[in-house]
Amino acid sequence: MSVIGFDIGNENCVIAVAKHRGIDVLLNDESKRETPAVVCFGEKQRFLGSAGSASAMMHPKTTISQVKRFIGRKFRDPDMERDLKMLPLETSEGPDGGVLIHLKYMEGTHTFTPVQIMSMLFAHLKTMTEKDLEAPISDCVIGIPSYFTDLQRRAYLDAANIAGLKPLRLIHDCTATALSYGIYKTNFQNDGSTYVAFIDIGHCDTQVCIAAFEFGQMKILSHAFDRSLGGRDFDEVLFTHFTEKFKEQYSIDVYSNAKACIRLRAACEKLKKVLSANPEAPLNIECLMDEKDVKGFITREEFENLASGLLERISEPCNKALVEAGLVAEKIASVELVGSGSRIPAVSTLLSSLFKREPSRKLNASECVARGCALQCAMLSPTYRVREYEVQDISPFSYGLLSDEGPISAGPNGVIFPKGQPIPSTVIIRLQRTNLFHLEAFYANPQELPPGTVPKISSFTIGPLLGSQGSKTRVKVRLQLNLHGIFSIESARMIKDHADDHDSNLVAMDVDPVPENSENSDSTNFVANGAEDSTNKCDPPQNSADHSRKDKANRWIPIPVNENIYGGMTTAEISEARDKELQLAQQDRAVELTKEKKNTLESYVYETRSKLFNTYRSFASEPERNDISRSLQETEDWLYEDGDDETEHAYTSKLEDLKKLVDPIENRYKDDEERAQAIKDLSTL
Ligand code: ATP
Ligand code: K
Ligand code: MG
Repeated sequence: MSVIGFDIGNENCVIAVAKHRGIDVLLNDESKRETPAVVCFGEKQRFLGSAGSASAMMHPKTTISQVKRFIGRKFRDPDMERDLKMLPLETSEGPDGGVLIHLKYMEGTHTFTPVQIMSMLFAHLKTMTEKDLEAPISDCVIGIPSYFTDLQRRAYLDAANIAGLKPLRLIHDCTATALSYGIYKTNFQNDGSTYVAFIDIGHCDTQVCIAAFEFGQMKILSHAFDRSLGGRDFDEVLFTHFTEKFKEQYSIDVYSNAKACIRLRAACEKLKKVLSANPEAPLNIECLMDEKDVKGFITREEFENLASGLLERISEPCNKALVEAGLVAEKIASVELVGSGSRIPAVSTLLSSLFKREPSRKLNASECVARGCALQCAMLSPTYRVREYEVQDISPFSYGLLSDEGPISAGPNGVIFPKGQPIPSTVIIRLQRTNLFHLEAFYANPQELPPGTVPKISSFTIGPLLGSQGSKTRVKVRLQLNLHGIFSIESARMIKDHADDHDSNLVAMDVDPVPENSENSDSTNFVANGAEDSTNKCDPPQNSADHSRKDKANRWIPIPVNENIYGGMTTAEISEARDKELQLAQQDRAVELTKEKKNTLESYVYETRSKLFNTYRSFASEPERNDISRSLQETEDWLYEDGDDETEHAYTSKLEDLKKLVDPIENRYKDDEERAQAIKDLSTL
């Protein structure tokens, strides 16, 4: 079984695989270690990854980039509206409030959800990996931003599932980075923890986390983020600057022309990169629009002034992460800067003054997330042995639960899992209910969430409680914050003989239960206090409390739980999306195969022609040569005209026709070769 880590960026994807006792990063078709996160619908097939970005300019309205931005988001979210304005796509609001993407492809118009587009990207990365490993894959670990909501995490799982992948874990990007930093290090101080800050500036976002390292273990102390601050925003500063300049200088309104916008944005991104290594840089675009060539120029200093607002914003998540970790900057032993967006020199300058130390770049800035994911995958994989290393991550949000009889709380602030809760965690709540009842999961503290997030998460219908006959029955519900950082109900059970269950002594014995299903017992919390005195009761979740005791599980019988995720996909929708993906992939393969057959025919024509007047010359009569020559010419002409865009069958049958003429000559030639070889062999005896 293979061990694979995926870093899916807004701009670049990286695949890391455990190989030769180490982690390797795979190369794509262009021998690059990063693959553009682009899905492009061409005339007859999709172009994915690097092929997608190569075809983007030809198909601006059917090329989707930054799909990670839309996944699990509301169309009406103001941030989303701003993002969508930058892309030349046709979009609308879906029935669940999400984003729908409309595009023309082949003969029809198609509508895709961001999950579907994401699954195309996943499928592409999967195919790339399978080609490299020469084996089918499914288990993997995928990096996600720490600010991803429950819905976004589920959307990633759905997309992976549609693509035929099985994520063993969705892991926070910075946690993966911290893992790839910590696992090989052995020189941590013996007394106490070493604190390290990880700052990842990508194309669209900034993530910060602070981790505590000790020998053989790593704990995340805090996560902070700015979801809308990344390399892209620096490009946009340049873009705005030059659109204004060009309006004055050339009287052109770049905004009015989709293609010009794409070209200027791409040029600005290049310019930004040049400025990372040079004090000044020119910008030249031929025929940007209205048949006008444009020229511009900017110094690094001017750029830094234009971007000063963005640079300042980087300190916010950094300060927040420090405060939440309960640390001052002086306590941080190292500041590790990753993500290619952080290559702007002014970013290092700013962080140096904030942390009072020069940030270090010990990690491979573009590969550390994928490498960390592969390491985590190896650790979770039963077939792989990795050194003992404990990774403890925490939840970035607080979760609450509402029942039809009021809020249920585990902690002082009315929450079930507070922000900072270890991932994974489990808690058992005890209720008294009749027949059917409902629970609602929600984010308990909207301030922790990225702007525009709806606090409602999911609703659960639990029951029926068979045999309850209108009287209250004791129920235990096991809630979990799973390894992906998703809130869910693991199971619900009711007491079997509720009629005999009025003796409070019996109750007291029962509230110290063992797990009905103890497979995750290492990170499970068990209710461990006295008799029930209230209807809604549960205990503060703790990580790693193991109170194993012999089960009396036979007294507790499972009851059905129906989960409804707000904005999530149903099983039927997932399987429909899978069918659609298979159909699109088949279409792509058919087109690729046809292209291959066409290429084969084309090369056959050229090769045969050259052989005809060289190696085959003395094996064909003149009429034969003339006849074949004519056929070759006809085929070549056909290939450039009527046969330019034909079916696979048309190419193969043309090839067969030619072979019928050429094969006899080729056979004569081969016979002669063999004879010559035999004579040679004889003479050496
Ligand atoms: P995200 O993490 O937001 O999902 P990502 O992981 O794809 O995105 P990265 O590959 O880490 O993002 O970084 C891409 C960004 O880095 C782009 O904005 C790109 O322009 C920028 N970038 C790359 N090289 C340089 C450079 N030399 N100087 C400045 N910026 C650079
Ligand atoms: K990346
Ligand atoms: Mg990234």
